[in-house]
Amino acid sequence: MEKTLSIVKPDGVSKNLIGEVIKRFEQSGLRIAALRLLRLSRDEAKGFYIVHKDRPFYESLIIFMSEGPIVVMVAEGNNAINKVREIMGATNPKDAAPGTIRADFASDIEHNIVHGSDSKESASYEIPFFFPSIDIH
Ligand code: FUP
Repeated sequence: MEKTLSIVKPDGVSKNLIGEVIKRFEQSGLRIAALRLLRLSRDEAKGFYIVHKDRPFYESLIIFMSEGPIVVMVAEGNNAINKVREIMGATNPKDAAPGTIRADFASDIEHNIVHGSDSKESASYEIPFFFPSIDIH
């Protein structure tokens, strides 16, 4: 069983899409193994997105990700990392396949509703960032 870290971002929470995101994950056969609602500090957002620290959008992304509450969760199942990425759609909603979360709800490349780990390596950084192992069932 593979695990992946997903986030309903501040725009997803403010648009009342927490349930919609979780519903799509559950209907695909994934199981929610851990779940929290929290607000990132600016420093926590910087730490989470440290891989993007040299990208031109980093500062704007940090402001956005710390502007309101988010829901962080661990989704578990066969091929969970790729499955969540398929359900989310491409980073830019203009390129996202019809029926994906980002095609249906995202307003632009930054405000794109949802995050999902992009590899086993990123999942192994992102899951313990929010969940010490004792919180995962
Ligand atoms: P994704 O894995 O689809 O979330 O996309 P990335 O890891 O490439 O980017 C992480 C986040 O940075 C995106 F969700 C939104 C933001 N971003 C921008 O704001 N502008 C860009 O050009 C690329 C990414």
